[in-house]
Amino acid sequence: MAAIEKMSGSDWQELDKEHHLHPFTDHKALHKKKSRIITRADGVYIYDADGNKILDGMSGLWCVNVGYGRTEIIEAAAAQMKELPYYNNFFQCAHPPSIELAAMLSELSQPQFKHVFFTGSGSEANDTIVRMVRRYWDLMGQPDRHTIISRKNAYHGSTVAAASLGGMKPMHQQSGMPIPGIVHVDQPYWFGSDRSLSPDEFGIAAARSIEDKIKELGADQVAAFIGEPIQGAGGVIIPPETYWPEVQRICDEHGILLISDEVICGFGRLGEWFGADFYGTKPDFMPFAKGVTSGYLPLGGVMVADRVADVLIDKGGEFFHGYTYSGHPAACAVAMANINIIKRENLVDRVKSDIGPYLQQGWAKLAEHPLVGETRMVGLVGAFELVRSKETLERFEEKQGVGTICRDLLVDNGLVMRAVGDTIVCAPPLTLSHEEADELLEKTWKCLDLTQEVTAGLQEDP
Ligand code: PXG
Repeated sequence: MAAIEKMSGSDWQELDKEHHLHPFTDHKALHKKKSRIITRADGVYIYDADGNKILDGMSGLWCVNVGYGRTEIIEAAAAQMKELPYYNNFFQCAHPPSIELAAMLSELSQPQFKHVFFTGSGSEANDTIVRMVRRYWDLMGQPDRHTIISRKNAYHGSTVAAASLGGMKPMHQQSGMPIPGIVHVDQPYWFGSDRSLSPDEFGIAAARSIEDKIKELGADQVAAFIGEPIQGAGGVIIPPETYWPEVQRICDEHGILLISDEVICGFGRLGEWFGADFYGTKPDFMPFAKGVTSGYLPLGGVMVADRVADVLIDKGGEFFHGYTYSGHPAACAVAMANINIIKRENLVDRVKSDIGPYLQQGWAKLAEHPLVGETRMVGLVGAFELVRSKETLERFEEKQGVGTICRDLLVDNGLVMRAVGDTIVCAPPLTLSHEEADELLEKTWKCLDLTQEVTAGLQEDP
């Protein structure tokens, strides 16, 4: 191995290939192409080992809400590490950063949320919820209420319980999931439906599939419903406006706990502090991660509503659950510095009334491109659908991998976005300037043209 400071991009690629198993990766395919080595970042840009400057249209992995290179966050981590780099919150202990952050999060969220349980990630947050929900119903004297309803194509994490909550078929097929007591109903994906209903009718119908499932199982068996306000990893599925009010009605009517998974939508992404605020729901749990620290250190957690917290506290005794890094002091200090930036720079309002509408307007114009069947964006999270025919909205064949072709062209032209099948998704940092938004849109249009050239070739040569 060369000395670290002398390592070239290809040296890193070789070492990576030798030793590193990546998340969600086909390693044989990766080794043919080699990995892209990212060495530094600043603002909304990342830089690779070959010196390429790339606009990060994905905020890392939907998390770097305040952008890269924030000295204030880095200094907060260093100061906390000097003072108290680690201590736990078990055994009747706590420390100022975990307490202060819990109080801060309670103030930012809806009034029913006075308590926070910290975790290291969004997956751990959702595992925690599975256990808390079931514990709650046990304590309420309804131990049969253990089934959690989720949605197909949802993403709630990669640990066994979180992946079971998720509705990703390929994940379930690999490891004997879902675990018992988790069922899935249809997602509110209007573009992916046969489009025989109007979006509003479709939103109601998708919500009613939850009610149908409750009736099928019996409400006395159903503990909770979990959903991302907007499904992120599933392809930025923005539900019709009718969907969430109807879901709330259904949960209320059947006494079912509502879990709003805020791991992507939280911390300003939709132009409100939380997705539940945007859609007007009143959840009982909010798992969060990602944007709480803008990814500078790992941290997740669960906001727990009084309805549940009061029962756990008053009747529950010890809850046998917790992680070594629940409320890690440096991660909590980073979260507070991050939240202070979001507040001071009015980033939530900026997404609502400045950069959000600005990018949305330009994004909507992408619909004029011959390859684009639909565009959608709320706050700073959006998607467009690649189609073979604009008239019939017919899609390409899956094996043609047109989404991946487009994604690769985007990256080669200096813009990271993600492909979910033939849906291209985008979630840039909330600090994106108007000029950077213009760059994002120009590069996207250019790469749509390039993708069209490639797909024309594909069609000639079946
Ligand atoms: N809930 C939601 C809504 C998420 O998006 C998690 C939970 C799990 O969080 P952790 O911190 O355990 O990863 C997520 C994570 C992708 C992608 O490809 C998305 C996520 C993670 C990895 C990849 O879009 N979201």
